[in-house]
Amino acid sequence: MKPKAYERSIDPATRAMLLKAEKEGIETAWDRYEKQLPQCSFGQLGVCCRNCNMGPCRIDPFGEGADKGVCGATADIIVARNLLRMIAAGAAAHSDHARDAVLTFKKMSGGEAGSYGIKDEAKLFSLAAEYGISAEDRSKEEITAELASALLAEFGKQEGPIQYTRRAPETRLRLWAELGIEPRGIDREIVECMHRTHMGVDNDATHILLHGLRTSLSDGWGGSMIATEVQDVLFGTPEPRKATVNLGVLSEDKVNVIIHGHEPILSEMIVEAAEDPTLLKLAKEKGAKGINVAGICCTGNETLMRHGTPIAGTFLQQELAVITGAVEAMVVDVQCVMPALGSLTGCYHTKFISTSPKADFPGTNRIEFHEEKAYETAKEIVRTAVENFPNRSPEKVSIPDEKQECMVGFSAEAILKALGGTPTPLIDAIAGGSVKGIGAVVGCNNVKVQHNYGHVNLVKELIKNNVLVVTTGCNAIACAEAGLLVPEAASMAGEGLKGVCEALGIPPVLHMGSCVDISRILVLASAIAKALGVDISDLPAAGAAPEWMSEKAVSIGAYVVSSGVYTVLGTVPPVLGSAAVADLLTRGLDGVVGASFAVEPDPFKAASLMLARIEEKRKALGLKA
Ligand code: BF8
Ligand code: SF4
Repeated sequence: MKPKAYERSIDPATRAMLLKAEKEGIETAWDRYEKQLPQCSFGQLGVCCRNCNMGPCRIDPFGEGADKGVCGATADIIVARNLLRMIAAGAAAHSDHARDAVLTFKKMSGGEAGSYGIKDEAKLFSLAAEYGISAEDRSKEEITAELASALLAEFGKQEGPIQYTRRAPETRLRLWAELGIEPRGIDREIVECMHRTHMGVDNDATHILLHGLRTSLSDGWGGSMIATEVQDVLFGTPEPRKATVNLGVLSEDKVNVIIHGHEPILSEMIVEAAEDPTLLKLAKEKGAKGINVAGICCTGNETLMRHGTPIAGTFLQQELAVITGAVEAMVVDVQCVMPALGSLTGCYHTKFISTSPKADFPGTNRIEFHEEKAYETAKEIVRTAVENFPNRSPEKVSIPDEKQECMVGFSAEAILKALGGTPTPLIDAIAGGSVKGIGAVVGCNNVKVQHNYGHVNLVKELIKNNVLVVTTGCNAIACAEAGLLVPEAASMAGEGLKGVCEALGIPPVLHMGSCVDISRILVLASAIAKALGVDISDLPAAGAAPEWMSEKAVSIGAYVVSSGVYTVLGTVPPVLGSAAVADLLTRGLDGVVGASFAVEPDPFKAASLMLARIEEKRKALGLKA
């Protein structure tokens, strides 16, 4: 019988560490998942409600028990309300991250965050121009301060529009306005979700879900887009560069510092502090050859995109990094950080350092991070890691060999630059049929499916069929681990795509960044649609989240579909308890926003669905099959 590790992941490094965990009696997310089985079917179907204290109520999916909650809420209402709360949480996570980025930007403009500066001046000016902020006869500081205030105002706006929604094609904007789903302020939409789902407020499933679309748009074209843009101004807009990925990036003889979470405000400083001469000297004194910073999840993607900092793994590899026994510090900020890391790090010498004023976990060394003394704090964190190096137990150390090269840094700007400054060559390739279309594949890992199986196979299938793939988040890391983010991966692509990649020297799968950077995909899609004079929903494009798990992914799915891109989900969302809601999401939305969801766990079938949609759109545009 094959060990469980083989069923759990397709990735050899992951398998090796799962075997080590088993040998050492260490529990991981996969073991905890097994202990949860069978999971609650009411929860899976989305039919339980705890929104007031007359409940919890649940609807019997087999029609034998209760068909309504105490207040009379039906399965349709309960499922829709629960989904809206998921969207609210996801939009809140992305947007609150954006708020912190803007607050740092504002503090920097007032001289209160001296560790930060402007790395992309051109972007500063172009963002300011979008807000009508004049650059004439004004200092960079004045422009920055005014732009920071304008961006901050997007959160508390009572009347829209959120400025960056104006980047969408005219027809899309008109559609959103007609449907009444144009987002107003970011916080306003999220608060309204909580209000509407309170007991006895919004009780019509379609009405509830339309607000879900509006809220998600305030994330994609609001919070997430603001996070991306401000981080580009502060830390630089990514450009193509080479890097390495997977657990093998951890070093036997250097101090290993993992940065995990989502906010580059902190991780940028850690990357810098790891090069500080005094800390490097200290590392030598402690017997280490240097300091090695490696990322996990999206904060890793942020520093990977801008500095080529290696990535140790995806969401489901966070525990495995610690299990290598070679991590001196696991430094976390917010989102996708498993609380299990507390007890796990206790089994090794690893220091678990939480930094965000918003997020603490059991078993952490808390070193709270504030922008005013960012670099000092980052140095303190790195010093803690360095001082922990002598505590490493060599007999517990086992770092997998797997380490894969990748080419990353494909911001929308970098893609346009690679194309020679305009989307025309890509449009020509699509029109001529050498590239069939664009597939946006994103999202998490989920213990319910074999780690990376959905990600890698779906993407391979798409490129084989001449679909250029753009990727972010954990999908990007999974693709990197599978060797899909190198120009040589063009050999796995169909003839047409292969030719285009070889001519441009790019991989067939383009890493566009972290999950907030899905906003880059929106910008790119919008640029292509505008160049063609069509709507985003007319493009031969499709999206997928093969292994999604997070509420952020629900918000992302909703804004991608609301923007006009058909999206295939690889894990089942908790909506099947309502035929009406499931039908609206998978069919009805097509007639509303010109795109819908599909659910397909098999990555090969998911690829077929995406390819069929791409063909359909090609045909409608009069392009050859
Ligand atoms: O924001 S893909 S597991 S890390 S939620 Fe989390 Fe999902 Fe990874 Fe990035 Ni996105
Ligand atoms: Fe039950 Fe209605 Fe209260 Fe929900 S809101 S817990 S369905 S009574």
